[in-house]
Amino acid sequence: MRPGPSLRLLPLRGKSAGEGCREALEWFVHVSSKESPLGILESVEGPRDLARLSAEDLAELAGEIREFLIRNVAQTGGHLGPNLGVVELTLAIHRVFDSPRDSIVFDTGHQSYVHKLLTGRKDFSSLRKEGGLSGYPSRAESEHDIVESSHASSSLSWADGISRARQLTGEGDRYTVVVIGDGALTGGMAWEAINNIAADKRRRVVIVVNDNGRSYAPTVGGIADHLASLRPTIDRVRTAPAYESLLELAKRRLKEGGPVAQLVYKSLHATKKGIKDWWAPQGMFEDLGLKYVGPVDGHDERALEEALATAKNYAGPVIVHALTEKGHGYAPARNHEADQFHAVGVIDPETGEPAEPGGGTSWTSVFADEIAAIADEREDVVGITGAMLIPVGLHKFAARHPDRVFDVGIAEQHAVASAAGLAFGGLHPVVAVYATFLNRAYDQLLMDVALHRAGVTLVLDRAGVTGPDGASHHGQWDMALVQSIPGLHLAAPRDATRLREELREAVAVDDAPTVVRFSKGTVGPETEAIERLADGVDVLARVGQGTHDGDEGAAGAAGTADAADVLLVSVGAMSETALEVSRRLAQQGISSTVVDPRWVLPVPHSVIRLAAAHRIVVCLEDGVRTGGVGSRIRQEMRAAGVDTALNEVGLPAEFLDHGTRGQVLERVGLTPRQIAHDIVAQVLGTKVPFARPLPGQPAPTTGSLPQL
Ligand SMILES: Cc1ncc(C[n+]2csc(CCOP(=O)(O)OP(=O)(O)O)c2C)c(N)n1
Repeated sequence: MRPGPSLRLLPLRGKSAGEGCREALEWFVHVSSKESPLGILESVEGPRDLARLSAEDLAELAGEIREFLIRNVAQTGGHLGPNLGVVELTLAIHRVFDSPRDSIVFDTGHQSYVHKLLTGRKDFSSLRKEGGLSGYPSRAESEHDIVESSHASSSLSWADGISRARQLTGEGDRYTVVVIGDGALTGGMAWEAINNIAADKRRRVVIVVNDNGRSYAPTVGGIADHLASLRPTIDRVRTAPAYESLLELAKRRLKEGGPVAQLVYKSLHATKKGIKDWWAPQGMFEDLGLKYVGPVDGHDERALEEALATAKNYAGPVIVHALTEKGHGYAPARNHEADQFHAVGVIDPETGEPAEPGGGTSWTSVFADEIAAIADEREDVVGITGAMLIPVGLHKFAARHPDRVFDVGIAEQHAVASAAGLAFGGLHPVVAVYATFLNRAYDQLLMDVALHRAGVTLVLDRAGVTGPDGASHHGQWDMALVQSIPGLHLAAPRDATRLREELREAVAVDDAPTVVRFSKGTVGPETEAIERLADGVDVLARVGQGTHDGDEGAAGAAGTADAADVLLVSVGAMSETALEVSRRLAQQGISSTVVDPRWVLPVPHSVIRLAAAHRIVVCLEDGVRTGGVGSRIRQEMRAAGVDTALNEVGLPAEFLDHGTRGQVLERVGLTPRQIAHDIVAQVLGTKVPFARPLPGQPAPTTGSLPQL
């Protein structure tokens, strides 16, 4: 095999910023001495192959893995920083435990690339692309993968369930190992699970806290402070197996002895905790009844193995506290202040700089500018983020008014309930989260905000089909989820101007929840309305009206200026598609009106009125059609006595695999071509729901479908 170039990674720990910069230039050193670009990694087909490796081999392998990750993720984008931080940790876990007999659960799962490599998945060329490896654990890919939900803080609940099941099915000797970050540990679910896990001392659950001090940005809050207080004391002696086994042996002897021995046992037990707390504070973990091992250097593979072996020998629930660095070994990541390359796009591996020119203006940046401007004008407006200040665009607001933006940790439920409290206190909270994470806070939105008529605004970024992060990250449920919340107002802006406008309208509502949702990525071109109706609905186009069938057309036939064949209701960023559909329909002699309701909840009256003046209504939405905007409009039409057929065009209630946004939309038929094709059939009466004739029009004749 031709010798391949490889990257030499320079040690970076404890370096100053200046030294770091120098190393950033130096780290990309080409060495052409290896037989294979993958070296030892090539010989690792599964976790068992790690057993035969020496300490030197393991160090070499760790370097190869980092090199592999940088090279590959630079080409595809992905969660580079978190994975560079767990190389030694993942190696140690796979050497000490026996996956898949023992279950390894990665919280969130964005840090599972090393695990993928060690379990036989080495083709990263199409990571996160259609047909390629998922960016998260995936049961379809490997029997070593278990949890693929990618929503943070659920791993410990899974471990609680798995370990309970193991006990009940007579397999209590199998371990469940959880890798959870200090960020995910700020989520309430994690503590609900610990409360349960700690109650049963026989459950073989090893909780590895991967403490790099960061979520995207530094983790904040009391738990983060507590972890920080444990950090300075690396106590190797205490994690040594001999120490623990000696204590266990003494404990057993005394426990099984007579009354005096038992008395001694009790006082020793108290002393042991006391001594340990003095040596290295255990704090709340031991107070919760969990064994605590650590802190251990998370880049010292041997020390990690020792700590994990200690935890394994204990054969009960244990916390192993590992200190790691996000982006370890890669200077561009370590030097990246904002998020240490938590997630990157395509980058130049040498410099870490984006390789692709940044497209146009993003939806997030439009929101970031506008909310900062609103905050300047209104002192009562406050911002809340769940550990994602920059990704959701609250950073400009925070920079200008640091005391009015709160990072509450990965705690969406808390964020929304806390917002109700802030509103009660006279403020107007703006909770900014990714649309997919609203799912976490449904009950709080319903009962804490809506029931109390609290003036709280939710801003949902990354709504609709998002693409490479796959099923867990499409923001496709939000609009259906909020349909049944009494009094809620829902806006879906179609472009930057409407986002600014609707955001301002949202924060003006002080007696009900308001939701503003928008897509991921670059905001499209501005689409000016040809008319704004009295209730705020924008008419974007009237196409082919008055030219229908070469005569007076549908408008004339219905005797009303509003009438046409098809009413296209375009929700949010679907406006470009809707306009293209209307052009295609016009080519087939079908007239249409395109409207953007702007506020889709409550359903504007003019949409119902227009529905009555058309032969069929088609609602286009980038969300699940089951219980979505279209189905809500249909119900409101029925309630108003309007019997026009309505076709809901949106996403199926399915989990959609990763791919580009365009590929996913194509897969589900959400393209102008497919939509127009179906509408033509409905107008011709060959596909349900059939378009009805307008009053004074003859019933449509069926015919063969034209080619579109
Ligand atoms: C419920 C939920 N909210 C937000 C996110 C977005 N998110 C993904 S990773 C991450 C930070 C995780 O930090 P940590 O658990 O410490 O892991 P690290 O990246 O530091 O390894 C966040 C906020 C998520 N996946 N799930």
